[in-house]
Amino acid sequence: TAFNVAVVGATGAVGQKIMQLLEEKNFPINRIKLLSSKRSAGKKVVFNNNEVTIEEAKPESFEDVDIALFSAGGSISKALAPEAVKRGAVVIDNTSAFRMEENVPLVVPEVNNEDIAKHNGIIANPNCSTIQMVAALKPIKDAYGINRIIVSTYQAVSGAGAQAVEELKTQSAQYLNDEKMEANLLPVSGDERHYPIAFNALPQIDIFEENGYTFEEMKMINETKKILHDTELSVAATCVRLPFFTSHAESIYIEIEQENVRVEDIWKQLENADGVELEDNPKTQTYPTPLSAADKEEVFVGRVRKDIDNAKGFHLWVVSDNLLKGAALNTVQIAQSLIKNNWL
Ligand code: 11C
Repeated sequence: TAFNVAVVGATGAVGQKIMQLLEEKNFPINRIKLLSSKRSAGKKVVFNNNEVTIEEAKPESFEDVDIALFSAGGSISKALAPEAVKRGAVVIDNTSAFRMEENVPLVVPEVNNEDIAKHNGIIANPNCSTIQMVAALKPIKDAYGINRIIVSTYQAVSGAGAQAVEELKTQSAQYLNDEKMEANLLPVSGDERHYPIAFNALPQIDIFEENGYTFEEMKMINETKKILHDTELSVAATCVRLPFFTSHAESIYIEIEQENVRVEDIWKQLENADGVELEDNPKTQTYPTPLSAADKEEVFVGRVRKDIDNAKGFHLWVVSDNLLKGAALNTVQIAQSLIKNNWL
């Protein structure tokens, strides 16, 4: 059987990757509908060797749609995902609009695939920096338990969208030409102040919450507990934007429950984990970097070390392509699982 699939946000950075993956993975498509805001409607794109015209997303667009993949921003998801569900579609939503709602599963297939079965029409795709962290930590948690996670992120500009990528290019050229860098977008479009990202590091991703953490940090904290089904888990995050285009990197400290675990034991769990690739050898300077992980599907882990003062503490370096496993690939994997397990 083949399915009628809609991609909402087809012209965005994630939407384009979703279409590429649907093609590459021979997703069983009967009819594809590409939807966007009014601004991009009318554009033509090639999908599976056919020209498809992008249409404006409206409630009626979802008549006859089986699976709708949303990545056009939270407000579009809030307005249109319920309309799609009303018309019989199952929605996989890439925004933060529904992630923390109790009746919406939040899923990384390698981690909590079975949660998909409990959906009521909407399944949420987690934040990119959360996805790669839980994918790397789940096998360790299953084997040895984890009490505490402290993470610092090093995030690519593409996480803030295609315009942020352009801003980094423009500012880099300005800096190298001894011109004044113009900052109009980052750290957050719509916030009061903007700072250059080129040759810089910005310790603000998304807006600040009342508690002094940013929304990105709170997403990592809350989503991790939900995906791992562990409300007792301590999670702290500091999220930082850096001037490279693709892949998020994370320095993660974990405190495990079991005693006497060695680095080799952690390596073994990671080597056997689905979707995870161990690249860890100090003798050969082997570890993942944002450039080495870009355009790849796996979550890469390196620099596994035992904490010097805490026998239950470990440090890891985790890198993955934020637009692939962090967004489009995870979305397509959820759709594949829906079909494979008859959970539509
Ligand atoms: C960033 N993690 O790098 C964000 C992008 O909640 O899906 C993803 C936002 C989200 O800016």
